[in-house]
Amino acid sequence: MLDNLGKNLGELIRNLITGTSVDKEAVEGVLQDLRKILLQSDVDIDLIDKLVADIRKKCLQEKTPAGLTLREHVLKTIYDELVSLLGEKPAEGDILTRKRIMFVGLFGSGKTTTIAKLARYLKKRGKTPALVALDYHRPAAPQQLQQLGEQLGVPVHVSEQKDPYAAVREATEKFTKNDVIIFDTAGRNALDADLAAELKKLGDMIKPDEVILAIPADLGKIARRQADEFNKLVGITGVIVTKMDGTAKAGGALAAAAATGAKVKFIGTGEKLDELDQYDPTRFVSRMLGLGDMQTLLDKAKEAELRPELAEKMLEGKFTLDDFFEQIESVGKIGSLDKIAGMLPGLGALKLPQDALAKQEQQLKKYKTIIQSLTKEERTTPSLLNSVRVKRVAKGAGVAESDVREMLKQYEQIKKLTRMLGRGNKDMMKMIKQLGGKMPF
Ligand SMILES: Nc1nc2c(ncn2[C@@H]2O[C@H](COP(=O)(O)OP(=O)(O)OP(=O)(O)O)[C@@H](O)[C@H]2O)c(=O)[nH]1
Ligand SMILES: [Mg+2]
Repeated sequence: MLDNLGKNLGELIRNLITGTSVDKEAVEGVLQDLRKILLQSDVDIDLIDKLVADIRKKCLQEKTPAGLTLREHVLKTIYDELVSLLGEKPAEGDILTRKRIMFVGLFGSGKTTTIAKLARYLKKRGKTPALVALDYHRPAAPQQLQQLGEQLGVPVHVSEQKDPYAAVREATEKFTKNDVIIFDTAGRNALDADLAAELKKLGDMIKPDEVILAIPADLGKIARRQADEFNKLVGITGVIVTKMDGTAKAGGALAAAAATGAKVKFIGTGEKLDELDQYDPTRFVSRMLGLGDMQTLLDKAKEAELRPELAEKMLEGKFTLDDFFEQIESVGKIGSLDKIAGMLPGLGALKLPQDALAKQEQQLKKYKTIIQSLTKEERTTPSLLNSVRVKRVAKGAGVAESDVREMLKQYEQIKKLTRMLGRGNKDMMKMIKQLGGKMPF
């Protein structure tokens, strides 16, 4: 369902976990990618800009919370902000307390199907739902509802007068023993004056305690305007986003619905009657990111961090290439990147392009081979590595000279950064040491 979004975000997050360093530049890179990905899934640009600004502020301008590395903090912030972009989780079971539920929505948005799904859901929870056909514009509409009712063993009222207002009156008299009545209104191509008048009048008669707007996910960001319009007219209390299967715009539709302030209560994920899920943005984001569970992921990120002794060395500027080697090894310890990807539910199934993964891994392997090809002196005093020596090392390690230089550059960057931190002030150094040697990359 979320193939594109999930694949790209999953990749982004994986790079963040497995990247050799997370610094300001890396965070900016991630934000740019995130922006692109959300645009592709048709999330409104204003919402994206706000999200990116919020993440940037939290990750780069505010202090990283104690006990978290920048890497973990960035991961968690992205996750939290995405969850809030996609709205709140509705109160568990609130739909079970409703007595009159009215469905509204444009042509083919999935009203009738979703009503049947909801009736099934309610019935399974001990309710006695009844359905009322209010669409007498499309001749086949009442029959469709009737058939679904028969399939579920749920009573359906169809007015012989073929009049929606009569149907409301008749049904309220007929279904006094049913604890919930669901009304299936007519759709239109657009929310025109006719439909508006009809819905308004029906709303006044029904006095529903829940008005649900069915919105197809493939509307993407346009969902917002539609939700606003229906809301002004009949006062919607909830949204069900249908047809989440088979569109890359689901994220856009959910964000749009959330932005109107309307709660998404359920999502429709297929044509079958059991394909209705209670909406849970946390679960949605996990799936979207291809992350089974955030905690496991954070644990993994933690394991890849530095040991305290190493951190101390770095702070004192004694970080050698041997130490760098050790650091690379500790990243390797969390298993091959391939394996990590496979472990995360969803990610494995997303058929990630292997080249990005493999590239990361290869690079680290290369670094290790290069360091192993150095003499003992070179490892403790990397400044010895002039161009003649670089040539020799490259040959010995079977890599390009540029690889050797790149490794040295990475090493120098890390060393410089940590020295800067160390020099910064004593309190900061103490704080970092107290954090168990977890360095901010
Ligand atoms: N794939 C998929 N198809 C769905 C979903 N929900 C509804 N549909 C399909 O969308 C089409 C329209 O669904 P309806 O329930 O008839 O829509 P409606 O809003 O009642 O349509 P009108 O009464 O004509 O306005 C049908 O073919 C449904 O099977 C869903 O979650 N996933
Ligand atoms: Mg219908």
